[in-house]
Amino acid sequence: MAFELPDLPYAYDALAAAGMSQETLEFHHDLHHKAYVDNGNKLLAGSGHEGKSLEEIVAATYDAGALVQSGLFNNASQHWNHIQFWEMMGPSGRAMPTELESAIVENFGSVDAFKDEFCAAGAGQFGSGWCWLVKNSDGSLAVTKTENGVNPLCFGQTALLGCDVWEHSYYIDFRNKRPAYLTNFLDNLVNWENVASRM
Ligand code: MN3
Repeated sequence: MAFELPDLPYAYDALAAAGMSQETLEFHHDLHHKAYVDNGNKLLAGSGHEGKSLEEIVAATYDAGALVQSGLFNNASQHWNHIQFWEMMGPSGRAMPTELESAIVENFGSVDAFKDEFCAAGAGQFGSGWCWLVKNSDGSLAVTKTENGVNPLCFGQTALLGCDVWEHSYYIDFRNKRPAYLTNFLDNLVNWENVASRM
């Protein structure tokens, strides 16, 4: 089915106090995310994938052996990634639900140890990409990083939390300081109730 740009689940200025400005959200949602939708729709037409869901298109077009992914994969996966990213954030003040905290402590030793690993993955992703908290098929949690638009759907994992580390996500608010953007994302921007709902 054709890709559609969803509205943000909050006002453009809703995250400003938590460290993501209205200007960043206007550029990121209205220009970057929209471009993935528009370009994806051009590539979807005539591809043979028109009848599939977004998740099915991402999984069907990912090529594990390719050095460079197809344009349809890149745009479809980035469309999916950004839908999740908007939903995974919210105005500050949302505590981590107990069940999620317990699972993180069980898998990483402590919440701080998880945060350190997540930030290191995001800071260590060379070039554009994402860092993730994923749930594996055996139920274990892990931190991963992926390049460009590649996401946990490509590996049969459930994405619990993802952070966009493309420069367009942080350069207006944090300039070149990707580690500071990552720390602020975890401490002030994540909607932990949404993350827990993905368990
Ligand atoms: Mn982005």
